[in-house]
Amino acid sequence: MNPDVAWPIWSRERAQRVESALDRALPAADESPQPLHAAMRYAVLGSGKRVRALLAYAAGELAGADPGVVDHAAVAVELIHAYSLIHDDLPCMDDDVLRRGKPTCHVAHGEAMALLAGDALQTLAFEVLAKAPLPHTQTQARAQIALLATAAGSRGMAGGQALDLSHVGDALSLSELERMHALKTGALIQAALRLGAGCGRMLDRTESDALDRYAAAVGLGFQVVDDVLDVEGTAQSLGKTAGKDAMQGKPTYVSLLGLSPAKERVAELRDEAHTSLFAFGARARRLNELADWIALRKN
Ligand code: GRG
Repeated sequence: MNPDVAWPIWSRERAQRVESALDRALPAADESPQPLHAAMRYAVLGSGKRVRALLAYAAGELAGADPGVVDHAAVAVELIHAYSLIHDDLPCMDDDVLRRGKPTCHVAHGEAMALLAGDALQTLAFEVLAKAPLPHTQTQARAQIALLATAAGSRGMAGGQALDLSHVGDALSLSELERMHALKTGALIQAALRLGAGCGRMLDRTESDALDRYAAAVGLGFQVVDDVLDVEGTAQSLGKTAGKDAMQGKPTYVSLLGLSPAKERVAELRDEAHTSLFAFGARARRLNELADWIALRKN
């Protein structure tokens, strides 16, 4: 966790909560096939900021949800996220050796096992969600599963990754860059918020639109900060290779806008996130804190 930004006790407690829930959801390392289960646990447990899980819990609070119910949503989004990081680091994609401060999954466990670990984490996410004791009808529970599937699939994260890979070396416009990140990073962040909120009372249309505006602002803000940190961070502070975007000729907010305007954009997006939640009052406290943290993070 970032020592430069005060991490609220609430976030610390929820990060520990999802860590335990992830531990319980994952097969034991000594369960056969051990090499696969060891690779899955290696990629998921012990590190990661758990931003998506925290967003799910915070959106759950907005809707008055029991954290015990939100656990399933938080686990499901973190499993999808961990799978995406394993696959993103593979030699056929970003070919990276460092993730979360340790060797990437394929470096530690071999390429074949890493590929399978990613596959199995993705399916485990849906198993967890399908078994969740949601406080609503079967139709609403199915909608939660469909929501995550769409966010992770070709119209969401995987589609964004495909666009990213196909644009290396290209000069993108700002709107093309934003579309790519809305899919690659934003779709899962939006899903985390919608799933968390969906564990509580049904939000009305105005409320769910406001939550989606918040999701768009923090999703984009998260990505712009990622681009800034790729320039300003170090492998030690980030726990992953720094300076990769420029090395690979990837279009980023920094390459398109410059460093200072990119930082100004982060501040604007943080304001947008706060404004979108204004009508919720104190119920949005945790979401507002997370928007601050996302804007100020250093890793
Ligand atoms: C392989 C289908 C597929 C998708 C990969 C998420 C993703 C798409 C790629 C990861 C590469 C990357 C740097 C994306 C931009 C922002 C991002 C998602 C960073 C990693 O998320 P953090 O910072 O990671 O929340 P931790 O380790 O803290 O969980």
